[in-house]
Amino acid sequence: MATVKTVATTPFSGQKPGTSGLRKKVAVFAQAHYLENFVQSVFDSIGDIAGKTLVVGGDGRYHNRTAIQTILKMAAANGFAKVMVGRGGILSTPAASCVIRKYQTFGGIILSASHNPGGPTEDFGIKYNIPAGGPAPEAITEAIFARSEKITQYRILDAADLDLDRLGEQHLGEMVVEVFDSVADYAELMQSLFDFDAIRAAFKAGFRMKFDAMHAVTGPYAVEILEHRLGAPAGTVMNGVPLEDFGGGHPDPNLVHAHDLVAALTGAGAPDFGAASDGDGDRNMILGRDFYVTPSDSLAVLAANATLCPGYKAGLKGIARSMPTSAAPDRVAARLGIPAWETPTGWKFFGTLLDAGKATFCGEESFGTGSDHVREKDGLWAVLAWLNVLAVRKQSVAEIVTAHWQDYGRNVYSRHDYEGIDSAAAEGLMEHLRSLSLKGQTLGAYRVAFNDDFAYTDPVDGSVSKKQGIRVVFEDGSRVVFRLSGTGTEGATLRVYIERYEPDAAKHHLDPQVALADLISIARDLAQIEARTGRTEPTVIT
Ligand code: VG1
Ligand code: CO
Repeated sequence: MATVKTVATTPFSGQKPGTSGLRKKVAVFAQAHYLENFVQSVFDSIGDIAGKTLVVGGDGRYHNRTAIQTILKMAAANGFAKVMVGRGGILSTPAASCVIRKYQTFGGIILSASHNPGGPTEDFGIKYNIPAGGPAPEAITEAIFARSEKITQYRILDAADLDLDRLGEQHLGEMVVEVFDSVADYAELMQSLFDFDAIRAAFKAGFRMKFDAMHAVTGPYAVEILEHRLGAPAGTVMNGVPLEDFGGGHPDPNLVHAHDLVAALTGAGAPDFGAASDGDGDRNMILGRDFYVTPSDSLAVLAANATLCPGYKAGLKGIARSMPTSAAPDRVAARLGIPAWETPTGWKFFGTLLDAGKATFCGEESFGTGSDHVREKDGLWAVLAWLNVLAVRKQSVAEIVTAHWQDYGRNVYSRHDYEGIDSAAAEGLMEHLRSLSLKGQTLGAYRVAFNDDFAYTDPVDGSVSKKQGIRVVFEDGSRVVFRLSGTGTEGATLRVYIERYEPDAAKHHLDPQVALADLISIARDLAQIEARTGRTEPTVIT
């Protein structure tokens, strides 16, 4: 008989969830009691869990299976009636959100460090999603953190490990563990939103694409949906087998890390369309032949074409974007006569707007796009939305995006990341920026309209989030934004976001690094980047 053990413990410092959960090196999570303390802090902070059902799964990275066995035993010891766990411990973040909602569970625990590398010396992560399916809002993550600082004991069942690869029900004490395959639930949801017949017909007529799963969680989902249900030829999905170390790469779908895909989409014989997803399947990168679509433009274009997709035929209620995301989607919202919302970075801030029916599409410049179908960003959703639009409009990605710019003007945009800089230097740089008052000053060809540290009051529940990024906004609407990453695990990462509106179609073809050159140097000077960090160039430019 399995018995419940109560284990004495002492708090670990720093179990504070960041932009998207708690992320640390595997070695930190592998310490005795570390994961247990955090999971017990979650269970102690989310209300009455007796008799409830929980969803558990992760992106398949190193330490995923070990962590899941621990979480299952703790769920049993804490009184959950049932846990639904993805087969092999695998659940993409959007699929987890989908099943939490579909089976009306008491939320879920998602194990992922998303786009960060995996493996014994790399990153691991954990977060709790609420019953609505979205990441826990700040009030809950703060309660979890507060609990973690006072914890004295946790409960765990003394039992053998379960077989996570065997579909069906098993028991842990009195708790039922159902190992299920989430691909079917997720694929069914996608089929209800998009015109699969039109997409299938396009593939039949010779439309070609490549999808790079980057050896991460979306492989099985993409093979089922793209190759099996939509009839794309076998081999359309590249790197489709999830690996514990993602094949040694960064599972981050951008021009730098998804280089295989970028190479495949370059040149005359390239396919019509390319896409990639990240470690946990919530991000997407969209490419045409020799053409890159910035995530901000992707959200704007999809919003402008939403009614071509059956699930959004009735139109959108609103569009929400994170503050650093370009204002391209706002222009579409204005044209459609619907609200445009500006939230802090992180998908947790979209939940209340989606629940309240104030927004239908949401997006972030960091390769995140999604809708009210779940409460997470959703990589494959964005890919299917693009496929639907391409199949109906029968134009190329480049034609659709350049026509969009001609119609709305182009919000020229880029993000510069300075990774792994000294934390104290990064804090100092932000403090310096915070201390500036620039209103009315002329910097190069630009006059500053205002600068501030972005603060957000949630229009639905009134909660306030401060210090969400330094904005320097110019009189013509151009801006530079500075934030420190809340997902990294080594030193600090400074993100600089640069945006300028270009109405003149004759200049739309310019490389953004050229078109934004003066603003880029204004940003570097303002933040004293070289003097404070020793860096002359960013690590990653997207
Ligand atoms: C980054 C992105 C942010 C995104 C977050 C989680 O956060 O900038 O837009 O929501 O990652 O995405 P930060 O704090 O490092 O800038 V994921 O795919 O890690 O769940
Ligand atoms: Co992710």
